[in-house]
Amino acid sequence: MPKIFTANLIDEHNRSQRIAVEDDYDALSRKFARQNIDIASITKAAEKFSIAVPSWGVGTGGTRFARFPGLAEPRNIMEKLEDCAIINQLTCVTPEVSPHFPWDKVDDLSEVKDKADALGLSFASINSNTFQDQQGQDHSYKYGSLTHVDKETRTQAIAHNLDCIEYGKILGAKSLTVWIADGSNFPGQSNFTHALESYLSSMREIYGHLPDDWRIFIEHKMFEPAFYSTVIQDWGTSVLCAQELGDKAYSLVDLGHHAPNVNIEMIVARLIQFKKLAGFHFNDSKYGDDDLDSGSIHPYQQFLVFNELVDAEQRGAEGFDPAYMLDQSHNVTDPIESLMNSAMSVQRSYVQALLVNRDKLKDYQMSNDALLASNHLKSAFETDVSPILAMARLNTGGAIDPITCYRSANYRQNIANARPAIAGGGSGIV
Ligand code: RM4
Ligand code: MN
Ligand code: MN
Repeated sequence: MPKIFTANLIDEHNRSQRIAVEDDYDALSRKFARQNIDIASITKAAEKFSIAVPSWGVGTGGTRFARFPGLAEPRNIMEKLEDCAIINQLTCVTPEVSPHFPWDKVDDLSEVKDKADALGLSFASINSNTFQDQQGQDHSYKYGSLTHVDKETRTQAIAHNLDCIEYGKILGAKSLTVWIADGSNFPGQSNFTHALESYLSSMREIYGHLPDDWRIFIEHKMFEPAFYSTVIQDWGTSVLCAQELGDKAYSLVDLGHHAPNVNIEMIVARLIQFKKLAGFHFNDSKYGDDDLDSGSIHPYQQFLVFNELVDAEQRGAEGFDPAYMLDQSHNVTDPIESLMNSAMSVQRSYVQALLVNRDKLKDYQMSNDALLASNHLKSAFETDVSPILAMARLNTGGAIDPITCYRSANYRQNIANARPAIAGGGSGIV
């Protein structure tokens, strides 16, 4: 752990804010008491909440126009883990890191595992990358990977996914997330049916190598880098493939991968109902796969997604075990700050969704009271649960205000010499 984040620094920060937080928490607990809401159990649930950080998210992102490196960026997986540890230390909600291969490949992955252990981190889903060529690779992915018309290229892409499973075993992960960039830019360029058949046959082979206690997550995306069609374009194709593959295959929802204005919370409900929800890549967007910070554009949508998740959690929906991860690109902010802010934003949506009185909502629905049903959800969303989140962090050893605490430590400036600037940086663009 980088030394500047000593318990002392956090304690000192918390001492200066503690009284205000306790005051606000008491006021909120009195309000909740009037509404018969038990603030203690909600605080406990907030403490248990967790969301994985993507290893590539701690690097500065980029667009297809430019990439503007930040100060003291992590240069490799070891340094990325250090940044991830700070995020977790201050927010106490991100104990897991989701790695991306080959971006995070090193000769001896057991060193990565040891480093993570030492930092109190573990590994979430392994992400495979067959959307760009690596040096020395035999076959190019220019025209696709798992669905390429050429069998040898498909075989190479399958082999990479099998390698990812092996990497995951060393790291202690339990799932593989597959997103392919395969698709077409011109009508007629690709045969939709053949491409999906190839996909299924490639995925069957990967699926066959999954350890018994592993799951495979299928991530769909409507466009980009292919702009006319993608092979796994939407949740319909994703869930059909998951059903074809078997019980260990699930459909993953990246919030930015849908057509504008799609009702994502409804997709979530459907996937839960058919026991096929893998989990999420949280981010936010205005236009497409913008990869903006979670909750920065459509916080109500994020709340409505959690309204479905909490509903499923509370009714004990069968097979419900979603994996939460952030998947963002940070171009104008310090990635550590953005990831902390986003993790807390997602945690906030979860806590707000816990405030919904399910019986009351059901009564409104059964009596066709559209207005009060909507108002009930709105009032949960409009409740400022900041004191609960702050108290949860205080109780679990985090910082009351992670951003202020982080800024007070001058982390980047202090490590700038140890981390000289890197040129390019392949893992920036998500
Ligand atoms: C994609 C997708 C994947 C991520 C890559 C980097 O758009 O969201 O989840 O692995 O970007
Ligand atoms: Mn994603
Ligand atoms: Mn994406």
